[in-house]
Amino acid sequence: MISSFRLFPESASTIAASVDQLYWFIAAVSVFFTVLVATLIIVFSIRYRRRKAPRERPGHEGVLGLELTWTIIPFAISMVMFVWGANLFITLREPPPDALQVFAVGKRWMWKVQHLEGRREINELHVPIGTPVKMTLTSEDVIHSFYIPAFRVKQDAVPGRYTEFWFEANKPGRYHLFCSEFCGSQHARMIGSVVAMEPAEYQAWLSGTDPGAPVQTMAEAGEELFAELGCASCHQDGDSGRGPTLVGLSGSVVEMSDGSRVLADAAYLRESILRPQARVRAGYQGIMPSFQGLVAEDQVLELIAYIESLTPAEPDGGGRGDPGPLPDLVDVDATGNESVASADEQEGET
Ligand code: HEC
Ligand SMILES: [Cu+2]
Repeated sequence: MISSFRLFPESASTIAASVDQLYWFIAAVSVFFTVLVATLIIVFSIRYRRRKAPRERPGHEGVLGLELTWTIIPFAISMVMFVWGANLFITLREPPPDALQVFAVGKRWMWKVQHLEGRREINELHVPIGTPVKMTLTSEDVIHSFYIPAFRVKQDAVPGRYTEFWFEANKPGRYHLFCSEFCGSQHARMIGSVVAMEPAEYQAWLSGTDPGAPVQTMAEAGEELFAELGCASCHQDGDSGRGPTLVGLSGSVVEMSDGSRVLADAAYLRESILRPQARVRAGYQGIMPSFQGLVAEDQVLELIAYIESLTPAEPDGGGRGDPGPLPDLVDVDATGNESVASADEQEGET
């Protein structure tokens, strides 16, 4: 199917039909007005051409009804495009919460893909059909762009940052994967394929027994790195170490030494590992060394997967608690600043 020429890419995701409908609507409107204007140019240039003895025509001030019509109708049409497009854009921006997570790192000139269960692949992406898949992207060098025409999705991979997009494949098959951001001399070779599989097949592929089969999940690989890199010497269970406990950190709201509050998402965890001084936890010294240059982007993703897997055993255990500190902080907010400080001192000391 890939070798045969086609004007339009195949449609293999739930969003593809809506993207195409909007595309055809805009194309139809454009064609209609192009033809209308071109026809009028020709008709008018014949009808109102200069004649031998031109008769002076009385000028007129304009026709209000006509002017209103050609203002309101195009306005309405462009608003339809806007609202329709914005809706679709928002849908494309917001991954469903239960989406399967997959990670991809762009590097001149390849895509390195990691699945949470540990499977890694290069220039290939295996996904189940009928399941929303959320991709987290980053780059090791320059800006790349992850483009799957058959799914009608495209997202830049930016060095130093995580970007996200999602899709839900609905037709098994093998589809093109492109880098669609010019990234250097071999850019055109930065291609691969996406394999959409039945969920059962995907499960079998994930835990395959072939030589490439994973020995560790991403979180397990991250745990090993955590020990190797000496993170554990400062970050122990409970707040006994020199650094804060990382249990329950992911998804919680933490306070910085400058008083600001930050949601501990993947981007924050990445920054904490590579540029720990950028934002220092309130109640701690900025003694954590930077791991910039010591860990590759895919290893950072593994460390994050490990940190995300650290959820408190019992709700009132040693950790910073379940992902419910936000109401706490809001509560504290209402009672004034002092209690914010004391709440955090407690966190730092216990
Ligand atoms: C020398 C001790 C030390 C080592 C080694 C260390 N850290 Fe830290 N880490 C800290 C301290 C202290 C803080 C709190 C101050 C700050 O935010 O920089 C911290 C903060 C963090 C945070 C943010 C925590 C929060 O609650 O906001 C993360 C995530 C983190 N470290 C991960 C790691 C990882 C992963 C490693 C290993 C690659 C590591 N650390 C190695 C001392 C250390
Ligand atoms: Cu590229």
